[in-house]
Amino acid sequence: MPLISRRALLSGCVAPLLGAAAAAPAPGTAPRSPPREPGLNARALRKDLFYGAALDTRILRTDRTYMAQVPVECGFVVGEYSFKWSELRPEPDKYAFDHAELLVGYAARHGLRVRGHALVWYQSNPDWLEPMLKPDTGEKLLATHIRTTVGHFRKRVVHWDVVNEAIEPEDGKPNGLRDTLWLRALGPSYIDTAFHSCAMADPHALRVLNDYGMEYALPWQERRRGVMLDLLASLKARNVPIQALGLQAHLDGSETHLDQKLVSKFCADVASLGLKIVITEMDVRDNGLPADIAVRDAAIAAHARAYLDAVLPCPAVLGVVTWGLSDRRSWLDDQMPRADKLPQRPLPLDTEMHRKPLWTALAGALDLAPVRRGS
Ligand code: 9MR
Repeated sequence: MPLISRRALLSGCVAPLLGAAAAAPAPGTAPRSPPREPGLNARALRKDLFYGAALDTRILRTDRTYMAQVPVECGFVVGEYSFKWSELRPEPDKYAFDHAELLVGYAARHGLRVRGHALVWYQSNPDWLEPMLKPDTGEKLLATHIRTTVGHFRKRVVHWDVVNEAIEPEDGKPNGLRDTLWLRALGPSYIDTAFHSCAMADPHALRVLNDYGMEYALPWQERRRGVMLDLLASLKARNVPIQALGLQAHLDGSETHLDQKLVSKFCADVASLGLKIVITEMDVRDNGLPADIAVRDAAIAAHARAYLDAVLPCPAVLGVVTWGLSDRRSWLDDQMPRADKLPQRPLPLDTEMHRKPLWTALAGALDLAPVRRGS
């Protein structure tokens, strides 16, 4: 009989090692389904981390099979769309919280925590917003939106992506800030206003600055890392109440410039500013990988594992969120489709809601992550 490791015993994967005979029920007893391996959040919790996924309210309303798996795997949910201005603010003097409430209500019923995404972004804004953003009134409009929204969900939404995608060195603006409606109307202090307003409305919710394109050893990403570290340092120096950096981690399974040392150095640099890190929107696109599903899934899983193994040892990292739970729906099929039109496989569960090699990569990385309790 092969030796069975303590890890295999703890994770419930003994049956395959023992073979079919050992798994068969004793004569006269009812067959039992094999014990299911713990979900991703259960594994994350052992390390004082969390795992969660973004959800679209359409899924929440219509897809029972999908929703049945959410509490199995997740400890957090985030609205993929429901907290954006275009959803919350149909008119200047109106707040429409119904879609966001659906998500928050669902989370409360299932004991899940909620991340709010995002209080300030340059996309998904109502048409009326930009014309109303004047230097004299714009700041009040922004502060009121944040105080009202965060106040409404106080204690029920425990993380906020306060400002989303604030940098774009290619835009040529001072300090590498992105050229957005907010920057044009209010100047760089819109970031300060947003964080202060959020802290005032709910001092206990985690305040995050969220952005993409900081994972790879590519020149344009090197510039983004530099600009981001400078921005974080200047926010801290001005006592802006930012608490964490959100790394979106939209990964590319065919990208060959993943340098683990560089990734962990960047995390350490962020942590040295006294900030936490959340992996906020992870997925792995496969539009540069071959069509064969086994080949694709293996490459996606290996890529994710390499990234997570570089990130999770950093004590500042609080948890991992993927941008969806199942391949049934991903923004990538709309915005970055494969040339052969095959659906992408960027998320931990397949379209049948079965765990994929990417799930195993996440589980393995969480199992190996150091415990951070007390850090
Ligand atoms: O996945 C989201 C998609 O459903 C929305 O149509 C889109 C515009 O609101 O936003 C997508 O989510 C983005 C997130 O808010 C910010 N980072 C990039 C995400 C993918 O585009």
